Amino acid sequence: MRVDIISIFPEYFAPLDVSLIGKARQRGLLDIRVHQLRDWTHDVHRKVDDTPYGGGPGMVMKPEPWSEAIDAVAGSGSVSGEGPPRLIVPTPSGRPFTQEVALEYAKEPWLLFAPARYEGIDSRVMAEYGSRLRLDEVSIGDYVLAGGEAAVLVMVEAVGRLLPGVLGNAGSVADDSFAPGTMAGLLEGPVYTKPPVWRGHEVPPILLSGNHGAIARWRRDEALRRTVAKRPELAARLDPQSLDKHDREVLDDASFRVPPEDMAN
Ligand code: JEK
Repeated sequence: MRVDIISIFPEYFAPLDVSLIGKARQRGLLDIRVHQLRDWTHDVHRKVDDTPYGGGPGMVMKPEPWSEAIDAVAGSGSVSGEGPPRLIVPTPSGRPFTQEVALEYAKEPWLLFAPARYEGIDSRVMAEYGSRLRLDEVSIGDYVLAGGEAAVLVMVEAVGRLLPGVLGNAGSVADDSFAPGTMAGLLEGPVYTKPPVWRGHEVPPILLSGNHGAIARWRRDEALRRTVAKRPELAARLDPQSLDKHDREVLDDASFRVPPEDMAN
């Protein structure tokens, strides 16, 4: 997969040189290219921002550097004759970035990220590229960042680990809490390694039993309990067809009830 990133802070993406993503790049599985937005300005000050029309606080990113940068990068030769990249613009008002979206992006041959700063990019850029490329405005969560760069790091890591050959253990992707599959919609249970007793805390004996059926059942019980305790809204969305008799007993024991309709709405 090819990934281009256009930003006024290329240094922000140094973490993509290390660990899982860094290794995937070294192995040629990921081709990440970071570009300085200011390279597409033409004034001595390399100005990328201006005051907002209509007034208000902060500054807005000018459309011209973005359009020149996106045109140059998106037109810089596709991946093995494929089409143009998918354009992804992080914004607090975007479509939620979820594991489903990560799986969708992982199928693309080419992604182009456009992380902004200040109060965001002049909206005419989105109007223009929304009709020229496949454009996604996405948010990584309901909190306010100072810019889109951290969101791009999050998305590249979430997408990168899904690419074929990037994770060592092929099973780990299918088991992800939010991924479609056997553990769909459940939080992960607790994990343990050696030593068997640490500061008086024991590893649950079932995990040392060698009884793989009983271990799988125990892990599912723990996942169900944890999901009810920490994320009841996820538990409420569990497919009833995916719950066996034992699951229902565990949920009942965790005193899980489907939340009532909110009459206030
Ligand atoms: C991209 C600039 C900073 C800060 C205006 C927005 C309601 C008005 C822009 N999940 C996420 N949170 N934040 C971002 C994100 C933030 C960004 C940019 C992404 C570019 N900023 C900024 C404030 C405002 N307020 C909240 C009141 C706009 C993001 C993602 N993805």
